[in-house]
Amino acid sequence: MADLKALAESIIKGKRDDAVKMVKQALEEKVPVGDILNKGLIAGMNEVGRRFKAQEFYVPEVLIAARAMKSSMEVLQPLLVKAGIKPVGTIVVGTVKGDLHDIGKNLVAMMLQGAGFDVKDAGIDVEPAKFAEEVKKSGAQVCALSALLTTTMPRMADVVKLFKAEGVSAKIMIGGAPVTQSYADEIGADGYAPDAASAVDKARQLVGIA
Ligand code: B1M
Repeated sequence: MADLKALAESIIKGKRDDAVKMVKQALEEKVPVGDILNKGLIAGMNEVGRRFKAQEFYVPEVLIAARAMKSSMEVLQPLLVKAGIKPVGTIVVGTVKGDLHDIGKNLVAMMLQGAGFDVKDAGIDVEPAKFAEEVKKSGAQVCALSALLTTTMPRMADVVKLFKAEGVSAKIMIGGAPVTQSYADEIGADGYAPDAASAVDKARQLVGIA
C-alpha cells in the first residue's frame, strides 16, 4: 500500500528512483494527487528546508533532495493540472543584471518549487525590464532577486524603481550573500531572505499563506 511518509522520507534522503517509484505506485492505487503532493513531496521538502536552516543539511543534501523532488514532480505534474490543483503562488526568480552567479538562485528556485510554488526562472544577468516582462507574462505575485556581488546589488534597486514606475504589482524579495535586511529596507524591497529555506517562508508571507 502507498506510504506517503515513506515517500517524504525518500525525498529527504534524495532517493530519486525510490521516490519516483512510490509516486507511480500511489497513483496506481488511486491516492489523490493532492495528497501525494502535499503529504509526500512537499512534506519531504519542508523537512529538508528545516534541516538546512538548522544547519543539519548542507547544499549538496538539498540539491540531491531537490533532484528527487523534480523527477517526482515530472510524473505528477500532468495529473495535477488535470485535477485542477493550483500552485500556492507564482514567483519569478532571477539573478540581477551583470551578475552570473546562479547556484544560490537555483537552490532558492528548487526550494520554492518544493513548497508548491510555480517558479518562473528568468536566469542570470537579467535586465530590470525582463523581470517586469516575466511578471506580467506569468501574473506572478512575487519576484525574487538574487545578487552575489556588491557591484550588482544596486541593480536590485533598479528593479524596485522600475516596478514602481510601471505599476507592476508583484512584491519584490531579495537575497544573496552580500544582501541584508537593512539593504532591503533602504531600497524599498518588500522582503529579504538570508537563505533558501527562509526564502520559502518569506514567499509564503508575501502571498499571504503564512
Ligand atoms: Co564569484 N564571487 N565572482 N564566481 N563566487 C563571490 C560571490 C565572492 C564573494 C568571492 C570572493 O571574492 N571571496 C566575490 C564577490 C565579492 C563581492 O562583491 N562581495 C566574487 C567575485 C568577485 C567574482 C568575480 C567578479 C571574479 C572575477 O571575475 N574577478 C566574477 C563575477 C562574474 C559575474 O557575476 N559577473 C565571479 C565569478 C564566479 C564564477 C563564475 C567563477 C562562479 C559562479 C558559478 C555559478 O554561480 N554558476 C563563482 C563562485 C562559485 C563564487 C563563490 C565561490 C561561491 C558562490 C556560491 O555559489 N555559493 C563566491 C564565494 C563564496 O560565497 N564563498 C563568489 C553557494 C550558494 C549556495 O550560496 O549564492 O550565497 P549563495 O546563496 C545562498 C544565499 O545567499 C541565499 O540562499 C542561497 C542558499 O542558502 N540567496 C537568496 C541567494 N540568492 C537568493 C535570492 C533570494 C533569497 C535568498 O531571493 C529572495
